[in-house]
Amino acid sequence: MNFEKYLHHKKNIIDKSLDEFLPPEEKSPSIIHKAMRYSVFSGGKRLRPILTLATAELLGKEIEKVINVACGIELIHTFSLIHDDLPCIDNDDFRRGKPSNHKVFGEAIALLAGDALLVSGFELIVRNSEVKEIKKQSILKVIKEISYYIGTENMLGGQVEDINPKNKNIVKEDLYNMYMKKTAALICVSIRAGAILSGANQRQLKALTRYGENIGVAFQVMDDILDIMQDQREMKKPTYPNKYGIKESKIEAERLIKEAKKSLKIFKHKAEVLNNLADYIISREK
Ligand code: GRG
Repeated sequence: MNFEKYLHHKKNIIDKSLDEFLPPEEKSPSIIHKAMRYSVFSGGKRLRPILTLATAELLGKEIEKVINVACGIELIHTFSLIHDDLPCIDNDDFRRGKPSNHKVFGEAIALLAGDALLVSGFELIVRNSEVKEIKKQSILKVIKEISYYIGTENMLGGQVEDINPKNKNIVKEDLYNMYMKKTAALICVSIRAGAILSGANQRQLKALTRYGENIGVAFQVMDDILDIMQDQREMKKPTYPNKYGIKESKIEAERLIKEAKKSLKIFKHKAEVLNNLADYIISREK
C-alpha cells in the first residue's frame, strides 16, 4: 500500500464530509460561517479523524459508519487551535503559515467561531447515531469519552498548565503529564472513539489506548522540535527540546513511537496503517 496515497485519499473524504456539514459562507450570520470555514479549510493534516477511520478499518468497520464522529473530532480540534492562538492564550499571529483566525476576523469573532466549532463538533458526533449499524449506546459512550478527554482533567487542564506552569524547575515527568493532557488526550480519544464504535473488546481497547497515548506524546515532542526550528520565540517555553535539547528529544519521540507500535502487536498485519501513522508522526515536516 502507498501510504502517501492513503493519507491523501482519507483527507479528501474528510474534507468532503466537513464541507457538506458546515453551513455555507453566505448563510447568515455570514461572518461566523466564514470564520469557521477559514480555519477548518486552511491546510490541517486531519491526523485525528484519519486515526478514527484507520482504527475502524482495523477492526473491520466501514469508514462511512464512523465518518461523522471522525469529522466532529476534527471540528473540536480546530476550535482548540483558534482559541489557542488568541492573544489571551498563546498570542500567535500565524497558524499553518496563514494569519490566525483572530488576525483575519478579530478577537470576538474568532472566539465565537471557536465556540461554534465546539458545539458543531458535538452535533456532528450525535448525527452519527443515525447510522443503522451503530448502537446508540456507543454514541453516548463516545460523547462521554470525548467530553472527559477534552475536559479539565485532560486537554483543557493541560492547556491551563501550559499557560501557567507549576514552577520554573519543571521535570521530565511534569512535561510528560502536560503533553499527555494537552495533546495526547484528543489524539487518544480519536482512536478510542473509532474502537468503541467498531465494537472493540477490552484487550483491543487497552492496546489502542496505549498506542494513542504514546503517539500523542511523541506528536507534541515533535511539534515542539518543529516549532523551535521555525520560531526562536518558542525557546522561552518549558518544552522537551528546550529542556533536553533537540537530539535527546528526537530519541525520546522515537522511543515513544517504538512503544506505541509494540502495543499493536496483537493486531498482527492488520495494524499496518496504524504503524505507518506512528512513523509518520516522527518523520513529518509540518
Ligand atoms: C477543550 C473546552 C476545551 C478547551 C480547549 C485551547 C485549548 C483548551 C487547548 C489547546 C490545546 C492545544 C492547541 C494543543 C496543541 C496540540 C497541537 C500540537 C496541535 C497541532 O496539531 P496538528 O499539527 O494540527 O495536527 P493541524 O490541524 O494543523 O494539522
